[in-house]
Amino acid sequence: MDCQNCKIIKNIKNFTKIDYTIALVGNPNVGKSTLFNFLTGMNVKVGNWPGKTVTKIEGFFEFKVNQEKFVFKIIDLPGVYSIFSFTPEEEITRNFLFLGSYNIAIIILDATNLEKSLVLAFQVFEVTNKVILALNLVDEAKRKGIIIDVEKLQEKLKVPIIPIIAQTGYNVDNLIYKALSIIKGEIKVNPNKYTPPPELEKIIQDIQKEITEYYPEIKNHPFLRWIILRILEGDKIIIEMIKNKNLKTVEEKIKNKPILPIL
Ligand SMILES: Nc1nc2c(ncn2[C@@H]2O[C@H](COP(=O)(O)OP(=O)(O)O)[C@@H](O)[C@H]2O)c(=O)[nH]1
Ligand SMILES: [Mg+2]
Repeated sequence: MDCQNCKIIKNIKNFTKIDYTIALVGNPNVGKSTLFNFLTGMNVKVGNWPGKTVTKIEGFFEFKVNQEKFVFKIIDLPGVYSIFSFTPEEEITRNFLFLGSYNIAIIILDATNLEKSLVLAFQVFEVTNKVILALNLVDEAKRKGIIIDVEKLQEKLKVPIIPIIAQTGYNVDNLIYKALSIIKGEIKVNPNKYTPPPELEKIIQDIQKEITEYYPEIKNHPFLRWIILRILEGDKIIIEMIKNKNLKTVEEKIKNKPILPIL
């Protein structure tokens, strides 16, 4: 359903409170900064080379719907192909998604490179249910003759998908409208998760048993399963965190990361 009475107001100043926070996630070059600039009126550099955004950047906009208005903070996270912590970009993005404070993550998919986009999306689904998918570059896909069955993909992933053109702002109001419905709990999202083969499942269960015996406080952690998958991959930060029996070390690290706009 399209929003009849939605309006994005950029360049806002003198607001007294922030209602909701959006995190923008996606591969490099999928249009994250373009969408960020469209929404905020800021002019974060748009580049067509990877690693342009190496730190997280934040901005604000207002969203009016009927008589209501909401102030949104939006965070342009560094572009990544995965959220293991092998590169500084992956570390910033992963730590924010894992422990940062946000109401929804907009995962931007490149309609001309869907497979690569979905690899990342599935990883994000493991750490949070607070997600919506923005299918960007649909103009470019159309030019290339790429046809995507959005309805079918949406059904398979169990996450709403909104086609947009970040460059022109096409359908961005509907993206924010849908994101707001998810934030408010009017639409429930429960993404389809990765199901490991039985041999791997057995290993996961064994590790889970061992870890919860060593560090009982972690037993009810909402991302315990994700933590175990990262350990299996040899993720040094997560392993260290478990060894120290302390999630706080990672939280501190996030707090100390600078948030600087690259203008
Ligand atoms: N044709 C088209 N180009 C876009 C669209 N969104 C972004 N771009 C272009 O894609 C390139 C990468 O965009 P950018 O915002 O820097 O991507 P980021 O690395 O994800 O932040 C830039 O040249 C943009 O102008 C879109 O919807 N359509
Ligand atoms: Mg960027």
